[in-house]
Amino acid sequence: MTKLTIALSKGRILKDTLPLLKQVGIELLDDPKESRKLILRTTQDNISVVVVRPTDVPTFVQYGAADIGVTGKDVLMEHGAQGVYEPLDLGIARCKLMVAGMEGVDWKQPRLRVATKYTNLARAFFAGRGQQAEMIKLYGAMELAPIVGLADVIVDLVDTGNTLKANGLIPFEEIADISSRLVVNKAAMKTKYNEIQKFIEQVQDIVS
Ligand code: PRT
Ligand code: MG
Repeated sequence: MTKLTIALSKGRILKDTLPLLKQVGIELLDDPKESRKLILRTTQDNISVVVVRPTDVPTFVQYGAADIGVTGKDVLMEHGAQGVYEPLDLGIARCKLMVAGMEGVDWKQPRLRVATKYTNLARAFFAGRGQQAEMIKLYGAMELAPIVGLADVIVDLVDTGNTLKANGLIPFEEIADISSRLVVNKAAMKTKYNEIQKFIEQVQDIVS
């Protein structure tokens, strides 16, 4: 039987992905929170799951360490995602990638300091608008940067807007609509076509 490995994103995306997999008859036999195992078995003998950081999913799938992956569109856009197909929008973990900052700041000025973990995305966005943007790479607590004068604006994900509000920031402009996507290794799509195509169709049926 052809084996399939699926790379799932831990954290909030995992929470939304497990119910989808359950609906297509795939449940984890090992609890990703309890188990120290990194390769988890499922209710389908030929399918195993690895749970990794969202930002690592494109790498696993690109190199064929996993045949299939689930991660955020934000991660795929920032990473570049060469060598993978992106056949399905799962519609989960929805949010928006936005430019935000303190009220009164002119975010359209020609030179700008931008705090973000999405430096590739943000650089391309501002370059496309003819603005020269200096990237300040942060790995968390982006909202702090405008308050302490580290940056003029941030580029970050916004869902309810509560985090911005709690820090006295306002959204200026939407860069992209974000949701989680199914990605597939290009070589596996050929060598394991039947199994992967069946999986995609089953998932498509429940998300559409
Ligand atoms: O572990 P690692 O640091 O690599 O990843 P992580 O901590 O970013 O993982 P996790 O579990 O937070 O999942 C991140 C992924 O979930 C993102 O790549 C998106 O695809 C998706 N997602 C969806 C979100 C949000 N919604 C979201 N709201 N990721 C983060 N947020 C954060 C946002 O950065 C901000 O701090 O939530 C805050 C804003 O939320 P609101 O509701 O206050 O607006
Ligand atoms: Mg984190």
